[in-house]
Amino acid sequence: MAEQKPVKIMETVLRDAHQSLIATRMPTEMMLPIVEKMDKVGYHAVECWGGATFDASLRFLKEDPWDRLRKLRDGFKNTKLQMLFRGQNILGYRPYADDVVDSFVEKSIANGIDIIRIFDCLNDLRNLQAAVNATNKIKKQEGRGHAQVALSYTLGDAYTMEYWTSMAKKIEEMGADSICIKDMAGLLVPYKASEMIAAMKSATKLPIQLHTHYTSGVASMTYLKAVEAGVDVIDCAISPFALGTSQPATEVMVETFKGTPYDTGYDQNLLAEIADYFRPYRDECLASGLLNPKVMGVDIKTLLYQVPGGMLSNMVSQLKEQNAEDKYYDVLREIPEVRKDLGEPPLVTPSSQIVGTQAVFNVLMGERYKMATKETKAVLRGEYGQTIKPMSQEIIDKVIPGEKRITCRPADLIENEMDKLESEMKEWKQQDEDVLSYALFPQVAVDFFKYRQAQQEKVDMNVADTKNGAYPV
Ligand SMILES: [Mn+2]
Repeated sequence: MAEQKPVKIMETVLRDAHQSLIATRMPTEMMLPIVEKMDKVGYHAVECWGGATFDASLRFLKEDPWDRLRKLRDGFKNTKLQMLFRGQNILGYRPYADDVVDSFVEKSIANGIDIIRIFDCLNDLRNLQAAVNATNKIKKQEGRGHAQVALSYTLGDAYTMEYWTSMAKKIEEMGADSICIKDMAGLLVPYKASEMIAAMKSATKLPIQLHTHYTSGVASMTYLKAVEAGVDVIDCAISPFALGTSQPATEVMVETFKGTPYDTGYDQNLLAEIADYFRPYRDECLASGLLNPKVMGVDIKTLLYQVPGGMLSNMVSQLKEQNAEDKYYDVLREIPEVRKDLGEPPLVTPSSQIVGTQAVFNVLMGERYKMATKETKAVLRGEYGQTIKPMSQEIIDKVIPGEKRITCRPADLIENEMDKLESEMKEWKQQDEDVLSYALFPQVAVDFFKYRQAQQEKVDMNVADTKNGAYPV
């Protein structure tokens, strides 16, 4: 009999699936009733937290993301909880000092996270070391915490198989517990996945997890080939929130491997009950327009232009605002050019926004880099880290003439900032975690703190109403 090697699944419905399909708008109250069932499946982990879930909780749902995490932790007694972490940018859009990274890792684990998936938008491993070290430190102290380093998958001359395997070795050396190949745009095609997983498996002993999106239509085939090549974990979403710009469906992958050495052993009846729970919510999202049927199809442009779906929709809305929707294809052609100028980085938050916005500027201004964004300048100065290829000297000379560029790890130049952040937001602080919410999204967090205070004061004045859950706003 063939050796049994059950593939493991990370369920994404509480993070990436709703981020990709409904702009991260699933509220905590939608999640909690199904947690008990999800906890019985035996998932490798449930992904439930990240930059967008944190931001959308505060900004749109008026929820404390820390509170959501604690509630999920209470419910998931047996299942590991996973989060996505943007390296030195934490869950935000700029590099932070190491003391903020340390504190965020510590509080994430203390409030319930088990596995931290850490990535950098330039794949500059120096930007991941502080978060890996912080996780390992807590693991030593508390016996909980797992540092997974994610490589942002992208295409380009520089991204050879030697590049990926040498990165895998370096990740092992830096003390990570596992590796993820993070394919945010669905660019990894099935036979390439075979080749890549086999190569990485021979380069490292660390477990390898594969993350992709269904956008280009190949994702479940990619998983099939990756599993045959030895990948340890695949990221899937329960069917009502699968496919399109989200992940392959959990039940489909479970069925695919049934009776093979890769059999997950998960109970399809239990998965069906979980799907039944989410299906009416999906219908509701379709009816309200929150879920646009457009994102459910196959978008082959993704493969042609190698642009993640989220980036395309941002670009469309930027062009609409400027009444310049006719420039869509000009901007699409400009994106790879800007990417080249900036050293051919992967396109993932925040590099995707930086490249996309600069491409829109370049086209609308009628002259390339006539105007450069603050972020483009920062990338050119080296403030986000090192890119795999050199940046264009011509563009450097045009955009930041005579300015000093840095080559060290960017955070080495950022002084500790926790004390300063805390003093800025002192009047709102009700828990230590509030300082971190403020650090990441200063304006949005303060708006939320004001809302929270108003709620608390009014609720106090109307104690009777709380019985019916009628909180006046
Ligand atoms: Mn993703």
